[in-house]
Amino acid sequence: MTKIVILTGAGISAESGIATFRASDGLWAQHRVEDVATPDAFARDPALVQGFYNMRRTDAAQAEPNAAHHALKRLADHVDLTLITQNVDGLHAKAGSHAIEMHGALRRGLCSQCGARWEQSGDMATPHPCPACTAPAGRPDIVWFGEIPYHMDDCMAAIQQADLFASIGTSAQVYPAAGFSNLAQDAGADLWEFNLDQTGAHFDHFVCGPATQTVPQWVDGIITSL
Ligand code: BJW
Repeated sequence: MTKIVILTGAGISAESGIATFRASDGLWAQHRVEDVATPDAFARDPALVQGFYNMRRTDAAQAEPNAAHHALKRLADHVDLTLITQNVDGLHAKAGSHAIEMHGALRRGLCSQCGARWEQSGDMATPHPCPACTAPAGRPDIVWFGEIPYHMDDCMAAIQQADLFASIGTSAQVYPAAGFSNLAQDAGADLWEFNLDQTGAHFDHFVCGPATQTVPQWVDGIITSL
């Protein structure tokens, strides 16, 4: 059976109303990365960082998966699919998919003292007490710059076996995810990119357009050809 690996980024959730990072009106246009998405930023101003993620947790909780998220769930029912997402919004999970959430998840808290994780539906406080050890060390379970993304072994193992690798709605600027297409190329995979604009990374096929239109059409084509 064909092994497919798909990497998604913020673009797949844009049509669900979730802001991307690097658009002219994106998150990084309103917040400096160094102020909100690094361990140093959290140590310096935990209230600012918690506020940024509280806002995004609320937005994500109110958002619904779109036709592209649903199409990938449909695809997983028919092929050997490893879905890897850089997104922390949980929309693949809401669509019923099992996705490797390599940059963490807004819906979870993490204790930087004891390593406990918990479901976090509402706002986090400053400081936020860990429900397991009570230390005032709760933080969003998000991979910040300089931290090691989650489940890298699973990602690498899947990519090394991939017959087809598709990148959907990511600007391919943040490593290690930005290097996945090169690894997939080394593995001999057919490379597909779905985006509004070409990123400049090497792909064999570029499908231009909003993910809610391009992804369901591509998925339906694969399923009918089986
Ligand atoms: C649509 C669309 C529609 C819009 N339809 N498309 C120098 C050189 C190389 C590397 C480094 C370096 N200095 C530092 C590094 C490493 C660093 C890094 O890569 N920095 C770069 C900026 C250079 N990386 C790290 O620190 C990572 N850790 C690491 O490397 O550890 C070492 C290690 C790794 C592996 C093994 C062992 C050790 C950690 C990175 C953590 C990233 N964190 C963030 C923020 C936290 C999460 C959060 O708050 O949500 O993750 S950054 C931010 O960018 C977020 C995203 O997941 C990530 C990627 O963004 P994404 O998804 O691509 O969004 P955009 O906005 O950039 O693009 C959207 C795209 O969609 C666009 O192309 C649009 O056109 C498109 N689009 N609408 C289809 N409707």
